Amino acid sequence: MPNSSGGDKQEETSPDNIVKHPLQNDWQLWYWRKEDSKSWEESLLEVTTFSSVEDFWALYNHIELASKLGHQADYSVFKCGIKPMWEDPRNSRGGRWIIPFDRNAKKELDEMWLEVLLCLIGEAFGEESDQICGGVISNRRSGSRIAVWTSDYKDQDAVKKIGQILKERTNYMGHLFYEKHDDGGGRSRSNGLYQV
Ligand code: MGP
Repeated sequence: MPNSSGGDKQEETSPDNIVKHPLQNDWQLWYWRKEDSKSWEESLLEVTTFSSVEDFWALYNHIELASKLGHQADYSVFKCGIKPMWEDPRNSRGGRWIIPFDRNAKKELDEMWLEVLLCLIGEAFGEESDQICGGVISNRRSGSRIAVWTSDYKDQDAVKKIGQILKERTNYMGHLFYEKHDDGGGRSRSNGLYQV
């Protein structure tokens, strides 16, 4: 029905009338930055939730690129309801595939993080997508890394399938290593539980 301030056309093109394309899961963006006065957990902030393709792109285009986050900061994108920490029940028996980056590889880092995000929200891991918890990009002085967290490190077939898909989708040329969270959160990185 036309309204007095502009009629049908304005109503049809109003952003509220655009149909959004829902994602299979709702996702949360988290931000962590090292703060000496706070514990690791206190420094972890939940930023926002998104549940459609359009809202993902609005968010991605609004926030700083991962390579510009500074040396001691992370972005995490996890399924709603799963905190990006080892202690969460969906993570506590899980682990992570790790893609390491040289500290100067900023362009590659940003490109690969976007590809990993698209794999996550696009459910690119097929039948194994249920085991996906989320992804983390971490900037450190020694270099950056992208990690994909899964829920059950003992399910070797599923974990390896996820690793293979991740490797293919990111065109990563080296080996990827998977470590379980209770291996000390990263210190066994060069010698993971599985590799693809
Ligand atoms: P990190 O951020 O995973 O790796 O963990 P980083 O900074 O590359 O260091 P390294 O230890 O892998 O070489 C760094 C530290 O942050 C851990 O030792 C913990 O103290 C803390 N931390 C990181 N995560 C992901 C968690 C978590 O899930 N839970 C808790 N409680 N502390 C964590």
